[in-house]
Amino acid sequence: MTKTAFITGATSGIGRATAELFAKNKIRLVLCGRRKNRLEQLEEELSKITEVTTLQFDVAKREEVSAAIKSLPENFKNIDILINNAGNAHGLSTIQDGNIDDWDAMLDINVKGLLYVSKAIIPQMIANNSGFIINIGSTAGKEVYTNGNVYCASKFAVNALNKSMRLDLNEHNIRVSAIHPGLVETEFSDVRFKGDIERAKTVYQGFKPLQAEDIADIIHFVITRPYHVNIEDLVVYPTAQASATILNKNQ
Ligand code: NDP
Ligand code: 8X3
Repeated sequence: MTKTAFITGATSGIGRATAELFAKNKIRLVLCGRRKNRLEQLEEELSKITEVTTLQFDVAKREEVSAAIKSLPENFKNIDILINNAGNAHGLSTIQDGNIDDWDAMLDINVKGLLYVSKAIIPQMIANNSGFIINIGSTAGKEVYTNGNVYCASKFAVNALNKSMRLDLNEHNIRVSAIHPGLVETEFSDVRFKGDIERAKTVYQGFKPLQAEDIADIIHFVITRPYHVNIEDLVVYPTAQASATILNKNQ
């Protein structure tokens, strides 16, 4: 039977690569993001190979999230797979120099956004006594690094929520899983450095970083295990990276 996946942050990076791979595997798609032009372009491209609908909303805005999800066409309402992927780092500063707007953005988007979307979709999974939630955490949610403070805290929260969801949803037969990538070359650093593309590029120089497609491939592997198998927590680094702070840039 055709499955339906709901992907937040589908307009770029990991979310986009996941949408493309799911489309090739004939998974019906609900693609979300704030950038309308990108959503339209994705819908045009991917609807050639699978059924696609798009929702434009900001995950940090509670009313927008709920209105958008309620507006889904009938044939897309039954979500089998939720990929909680939307998120970013905003800034890279010590705690004493941190920008409070950046802190708000990271906590509102990475933590509260994930909660708002999950809250809107979980009831229908409970009613079906089935479903799969994949939370995209980060190695920053396993180990803090200098200047990472609030971004790390937001991803530690994702790690905690992932574990909590698995406990609370256990009796409803819902699979819950987190994937925690290390350095992946996407628009992530462009956003972290507020459009300073040159600075962003330096993050991925001198080694082979993970690509969005690598993470999409892992997500697809996780969701295609038999239903009794739940890969609950998966950490993935590029080979050159051994921890948050140990990176071999001389490969
Ligand atoms: P990108 O910047 O390429 O993609 C981020 C996506 O999130 C975009 O589609 C963006 O869409 C969406 N998004 C951001 N803010 C909001 C918002 N307020 N409301 C709705 N959508 C939003 O980065 P990645 O693909 O790398 O990031 C995806 C996830 O992976 C994030 O949770 C990130 O923390 C995590 N991650 C990334 C790593 C990396 O090194 N790149 C490593 C570990 C984890 P739009 O702007 O259109 O709204
Ligand atoms: C993104 C990876 O190391 O920039 O979550 O925090 S890192």
